[in-house]
Parts: sequence; C-alpha cells; structure tokens
Amino acid sequence: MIQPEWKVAKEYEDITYKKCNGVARIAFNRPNVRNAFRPKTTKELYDAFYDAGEDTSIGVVLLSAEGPSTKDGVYSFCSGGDQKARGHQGYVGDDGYHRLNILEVQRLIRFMPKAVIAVVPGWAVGGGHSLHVVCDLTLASKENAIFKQTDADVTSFDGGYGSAYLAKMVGQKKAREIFFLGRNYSAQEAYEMGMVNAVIPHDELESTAYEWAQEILEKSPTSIKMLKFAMNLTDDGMVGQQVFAGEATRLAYMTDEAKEGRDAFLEKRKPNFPKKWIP
Ligand code: S0N
Repeated sequence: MIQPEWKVAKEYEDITYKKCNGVARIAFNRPNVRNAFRPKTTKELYDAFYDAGEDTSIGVVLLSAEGPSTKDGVYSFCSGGDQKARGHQGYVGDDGYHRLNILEVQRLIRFMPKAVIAVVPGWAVGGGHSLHVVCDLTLASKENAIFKQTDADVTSFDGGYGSAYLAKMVGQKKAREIFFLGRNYSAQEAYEMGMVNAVIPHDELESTAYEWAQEILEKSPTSIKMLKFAMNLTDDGMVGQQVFAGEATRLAYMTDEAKEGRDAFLEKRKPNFPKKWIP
C-alpha cells in the first residue's frame, strides 16, 4: 500500500485540500453533520477545484471526505445540502443570499480537463450522491459506503446530472427506484448497478484511490482530456460540443496553418497556407 506524502495546498474551514505527486485531494470536512455542504463549503470546493484545474502539475483530482464523525464514529462522503442552512429560495450564506451553487461545483468537475475520482468512505446521500455521479470514477468503502437519494424526502432535488445522468449510468428503471423510494444501497449493490467502479476494503480506500490516480497519470494527458470530453459530449449538448471543440481549436493552433494565419494577419498580408490537403 502506497502512503502518499500529502502537502497542504490551502487551508479552508469546511474542506481540506492537499496535493502529492500529480494528485490533488479535496475532502469534505464536516463529519459531524455527515459532511453536508453549506454555501461556505461550496465556495471552498469551487476555489479548490478551480485551483486543481489550473495547476499544470496536477493530473487527477480525488474528491474524498474526512471522518469519521467524532460524535458517533460514522463515516460519510457527503449528505448533500445542509438543511439547517436552507432558506426559502436556496441555501443561505453569511451574506444572507440564497444560493444553489453546488451546481457550479458539479460543472467544474464535469468540464475539468482532468480525471476526478469520488472516494466514498461512508454515506453518499442527496446532493452528495449527485456529486459522486458527476465524478468520472467512483471507489467505495466495502464496509461503510451507503448510497441513498433523499431528494424527494426533503424537496431539494437534482433534476440535472444527479438524476438524468444517473439514469444513463444505471438505467431508467433503477434510477427511478433510487429517487422514488430513497432506499439505502451498499457499495456492492452500487457496483452491480454500474455507478461504482470498485468496492475496496475501508482501510485501503484512500491508498487505492491514490494508486488509481497514479495509473491514470501514466497515460497521455491529452488523451485523457479528449476522451473525457468525448464521453461527456453526447450528454452535454451544445456545451459538450463547445468544450470538446475548444480543445480541437487548441490542437489546430499547434499547426503550421495556424501559425501562418496569425503571422499573415500581424504582417498585414494575405495568408499563404501550406498547400497540403491531408486526407
Ligand atoms: C445522511 C443520513 C442518511 C445519515 O443518517 P444517520 O447516520 O442516521 O445520521 P443522522 O443522525 O441523521 O445525522 C447525524 C447528524 O448530521 C446532521 N445531518 C445529516 N445530514 C444533514 C444535512 N444534509 N443537513 C444538515 N444536517 C445534516 C443531522 O442533523 C445530525 O445532527 P445532530 O447530531 O446535531 O442531530 C441522514 O442524516 C440524512 O438523511 N440526512 C439528510 C440528507 C438530505 O436530505 N440531504 C439533502 C438532499 N438534497 C440535496 O442535497 C439537494 C442538493 C442540492 O443542493 C441541489 C441539487 C440540485 C439543484 C439545486 C440544489 C441546491 O439546492 O443547491
């Protein structure tokens, strides 16, 4: 088992953020409320994910959780929106505004040009369940992970990736069962449904996630990015096409044609593109 030497990347209140050898680890740190997120948490998550996305030394991001709860020893990944912070239009931050900004975090994960692995040590519930769905891969604790959708119990529902994309993953009937009945599912059941990549003994969960990250880091970064965006594309409509096409433009920038187009403009002359029509 590899024991990574994590270095703190930035101090936050509701999350921890560390880096080691090309891997960033962002972890919920409110274990006594089952790692529910409030506006401060989502703001910190956004900040850390943005940093990990921009950091060219980072190739894989782990979304994990600290724990267990000091009150009762229970592990959790995330129990979704903090119901105590919920107002009549969303979740209320220190500034009094009502927000739904976990969706911005979801979009960052989805459009990040790097693999994001959900590392689920315990409860993944409500918006916490949706976060694991939106991550590229999910590894779950054999003993402690429990997957559950309570959105319809508390009238705080994710009609986007959390449900519609989940249905693509596990099938329509199963997704409707998960949301309409709100039952508990073990890591093994989640694996059999196709929403978990591997069921890992609890004590090996973090080191296994790091090992998976290291395996991904050995692959071509451009291939990982283009494959992720290609797999997203059909479900993300025009935005998926925009994200994928942006990378195609970047690749085109690297050609002699692009250099000639830019230089001709700057030199105020007609471009003389290489006369080669590659089949
Ligand atoms: C996680 C559950 C199943 C764990 O049960 P268990 O082990 O019996 O523990 P409890 O005794 O219930 O909890 C321990 C302590 O933790 C607190 N707590 C747990 N979850 C939350 C929470 N989500 N918010 C606030 N506090 C929480 C308990 O209160 C308890 O505290 P003490 O010890 O002080 O009593 C169980 O806890 C559970 O079912 N939790 C609630 C899960 C839930 O319903 N979450 C919300 C679901 N909806 C969303 O997350 C919406 C997501 C979202 O934000 C969104 C999505 C799409 C579009 C917009 C939005 C948006 O609104 O932004």
